[in-house]
Order: sequence, then structure tokens, then C-alpha cells
Amino acid sequence: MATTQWWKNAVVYQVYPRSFQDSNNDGIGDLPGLTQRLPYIKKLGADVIWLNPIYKSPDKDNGYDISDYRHIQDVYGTMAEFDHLLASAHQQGLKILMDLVVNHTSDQHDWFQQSRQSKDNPYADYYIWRDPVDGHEPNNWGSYFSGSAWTFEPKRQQYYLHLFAPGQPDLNWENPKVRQEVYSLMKFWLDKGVDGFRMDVINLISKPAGLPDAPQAPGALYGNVEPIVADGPKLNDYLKEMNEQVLSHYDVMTVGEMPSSTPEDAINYTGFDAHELNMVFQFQHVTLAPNPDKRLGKWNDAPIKLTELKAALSRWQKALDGRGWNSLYWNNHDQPRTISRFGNDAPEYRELSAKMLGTTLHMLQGTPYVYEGEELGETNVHYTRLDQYEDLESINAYHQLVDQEKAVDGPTMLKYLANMSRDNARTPMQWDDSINAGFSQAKPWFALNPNYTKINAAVEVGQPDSVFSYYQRLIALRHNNALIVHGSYEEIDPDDDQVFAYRRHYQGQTLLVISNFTDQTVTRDYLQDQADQELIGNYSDDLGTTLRPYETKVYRFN
Ligand code: TEU
Ligand code: CA
Repeated sequence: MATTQWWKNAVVYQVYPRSFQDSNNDGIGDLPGLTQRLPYIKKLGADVIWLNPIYKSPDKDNGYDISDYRHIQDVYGTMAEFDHLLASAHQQGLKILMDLVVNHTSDQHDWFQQSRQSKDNPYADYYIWRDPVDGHEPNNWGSYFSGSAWTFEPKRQQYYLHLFAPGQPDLNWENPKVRQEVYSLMKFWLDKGVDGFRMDVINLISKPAGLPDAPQAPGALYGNVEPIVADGPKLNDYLKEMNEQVLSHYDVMTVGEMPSSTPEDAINYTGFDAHELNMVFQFQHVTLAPNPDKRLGKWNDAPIKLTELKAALSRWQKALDGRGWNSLYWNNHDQPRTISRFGNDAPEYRELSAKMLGTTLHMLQGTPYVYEGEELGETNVHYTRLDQYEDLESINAYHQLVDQEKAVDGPTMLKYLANMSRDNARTPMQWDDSINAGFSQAKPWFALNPNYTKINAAVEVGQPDSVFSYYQRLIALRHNNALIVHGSYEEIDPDDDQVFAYRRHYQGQTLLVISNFTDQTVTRDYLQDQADQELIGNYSDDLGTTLRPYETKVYRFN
């Protein structure tokens, strides 16, 4: 089936279901709650909803450990409630992407429960089992969630691989039976009418032959596998087979989460002639300030250099222009809130920088993703204590790096966690200033960001100067401008460490986007000598060559 590439004109809204809307007052978001809130997503102007995993799961990694791909997690509701959600979304002109997590399953999945019993059962080779080497783990691979990536199973006298938690054993994609199981479960959901998939760490599914040792980070096993596991030898074969056997038979959208992939990799998997995926989530703009001490990986609180952020985004814009398609995101359930990271969440600058960051991203070439709460200008929580965290990645990292490795002291690691923890993005949605922010009548599963009394949908929807209204206008601009969707990309002054400016060109029209990433007033002369039509900006008047703190403006030249 020829796809219509509808996703090129789309804006995606990401819903983390457990934190979006509770409907039965158990403190956990659920599908009926999301169904109630579809009009809000429609009002924003989004076209597609990406739903984080809602399948049966022991919830060791908030649903990214799936024990049954064909049943809904009880706390989220029933399959009938999912069917109602999908039908309601389609009635309102919204599509739904499911989250496909097939690099690994839960250790509670029946396949693994049988696989671990012996070396000769029908599921024995559904996972990656290896004999001990000199009585130890088969190699030096470390888990993303700290500790070794191997766990010993006495019943088999073997280790099994888990790039993430021990409760997330990696599937053996070399086994054709595993691939057929995946294609079958994909068809199950596509035949129900879902509109595509976001594919979890899909570029990790092909492991290097012989599982060689990783380039060891000094002194720690923590998360050192990505350099040799990402973009493995058979990834193209698997994605082409998946496309041939499943995706090409449906008019759907696919986005592959690909940690550490480069633009060249992305063209390899999503090039218009690749017949694999439509786009990737790349990580180069959200991994800019790793800790100089490699043992600490992403845990750091060094400021981001704007020139590096510009270089990362420009690299992808230029490389994929005319050859592939970008996904555009600042936020998701794994990233800290972008205002606190790339903008300024101080009260006098929060809304200005929210609008500036939104403009900077949404005027680029690609499909923009808005993560729940981003459209309200939500910020990091600024946690101060370890017991405020819920996410195993953060908690495990603290214990491994502070208690076991003694690679960093506790107070410093708490600063790093506050800056980078995924929990910053997982606090319940801020609907209004009532108790529990209108998210639930019960105590929420996870504490709200205390600023919900001031930052919430009730104060913003319908308020012309709000971040929500600004995002509505950004999305409407994209829906009504082929120049924004299809225009080529031209960066301006890559060495400018205060202002991010770029042009887009299409059929004789030019868009000029300028964003001041600082709290200083600056001037730039490339605004001076041309007639222009200002499409959007976050200040009410236009001072020409002057850019006030976090000022952003977009001009169209015909
Ligand atoms: O994330 C994979 C991934 O790249 C993140 O774990 C990221 O590397 C990590 O947060 C360090 O920056 C996907 C899901 O988005 C994440 O929520 C899951 O925990 C993970 O895979 C395992 O399924
Ligand atoms: Ca609920």
C-alpha cells in the first residue's frame, strides 16, 4: 500500500497515560480519563496522540516491561475502553500511535517464564542466554539502569542479557520465531485500527556478533553498551522484513527511538527509498553535556552551550533535507523539562522562554512532538531528596554511583538528578488549581509539581497570551504553511552563542526565524533591510534589530 505520508503535516501530542487523567479515582491516569480529555488535545490542534505503553506489565519500568502484548494493563482499563478511546479519537480526527517495546519483554512474560526453565523448551532461544565465562558474566556489558546487563538463572546455569533492568530480558531477534511473534502482535493492533507505532530503542535489537566486551568506562559497568550495541549488523534486515511483512500493508506512521544514531544512520533506516521506518527520535541534541567523568554518563548539571545545540539540530536539518524526515522534540517521558534545561524557568522568563523554545523547534523541518504539559510551559520539579524520586533509572544510578562506586558524593549526585531525572516529566498533568490539579480525586501515584497552582490548563486555555494559546498558533501556522512543512533549511551564523536564527526556503518564499536564548537584550543586523510579514513572536511589538530577553520572532518573505 502506498502511504500518503500524512505524518509530514502532522503534530503529535505525547500522553504518558498514568499521569494524564484519572477517571476512577485510584490516583492513576487511565484510558477513560484520556477519552474525556480528547477535546483538549483537539483544541490544541494536534493530529496524532503517541500513547506510552498501556499493555499488561509488572510496571518495573512504568510499562516498558511488557508481560502480555494483547491485553491492557488493568489500571488503565479494559480492551473495550481502549476500543472506545480509539473510536472517539478517530471521530474527533485524532490518530493514535502505540508504543512498540520489542527489544525486550518483562521477565513475567510467558515466553520468558518458559525460556528460563531449560535449554530445550520451545522458547529456549527467544532470549539471549550465555554460559558463564570463568564463573562470571559473559562480558563487561552494563545496564542502562546500573549494574551488570547479565543476570544468572540457576535453572539453566546460564546468564540472560538485559540492557535495561533484570526484569526486562532482551529478545533474541536472530530467532525468526521471535520476529514472527512481533509481526503478529503488530498486526493485532494495526487490524484494530491504530495508526502506527513509536518503536522503543529499536536500533538496539541487533546485537554484535560474539557479544564482545564494551569499551569499558573507567571503574563502572554503568550503561556502557550503547557504543557497540546501537545500529547493529542486522538492523536494516529486520526493519526491511518488518516493513515488507507488516507496515507496507497499512497506511501508518512509524518513528523509531534510536539512541546514539547519526543522521547517516537515520537516512539508512528512514530514507524515502529505504522502505523501513518514517522517522527516528535521535538523541544528539539531548546528550550535549555528558559528565567529563565517563562513569557518570548523563548525570551532570553543566550548562548547555547554545552553539552545540544549534550544531546538533542544524546537522540533522541539513542531512535529512530531501532525503529523510526529522522528528522534532524537546521533551518526552525520559527527558527533563526543556524550559529548565534550554530556557529559563525563573518566573519572569518562564513563559517567554517556553514560547521561544516552541517557536525555535516548530518552525524546523520535520514532525513536531509536544509532550503533555509542554504546551502549558511546565518546568522541572527541582527535587532535593532521593525519596522524592520514583524512577528506577534515577534511584539505581544514585546507589550505584554514590554508594557502590563512590564516584560522586550524595549532594552532588542529587543536583545531577534534579537536573536530568526522567521524573521531572512524569508528574501528573496540571489541569487546574484544585486539589490534585484536577488529575484525580485520590492521592496521585506520584507527587504533583507544586507549581501546578499557577501553571495549569484552566488558567491558560482561552487566555490569548498563555503558552497554550501560543502553541495553538504555532500548530495552526504549520497546518497552513507549506513553507514550514516542506521548506529547505539554511542556518545563520552557527557561531552566535546568544541567538539561534535560521531560514527556510520554498517555492520563492522565505521564513526567517530568530530566537534569543539569553536574558540579555541583543541586536542583530540581518533583520534590518527587508520588507517582512511577522507571522508570530512572543513580544507584542517589533523593535526591528533589537531582541529582548528570550525574544523570538518569525518573518515570512514573499
Ligand atoms: O528509552 C531508552 C533510552 O534511550 C532511555 O532509557 C535513555 O537512554 C535513558 O533514559 C538515559 O538517558 C526507552 C524508553 O523511552 C524508556 O522510558 C525505557 O525506560 C527504556 O527504553 C527501556 O524500555
Ligand atoms: Ca485510574
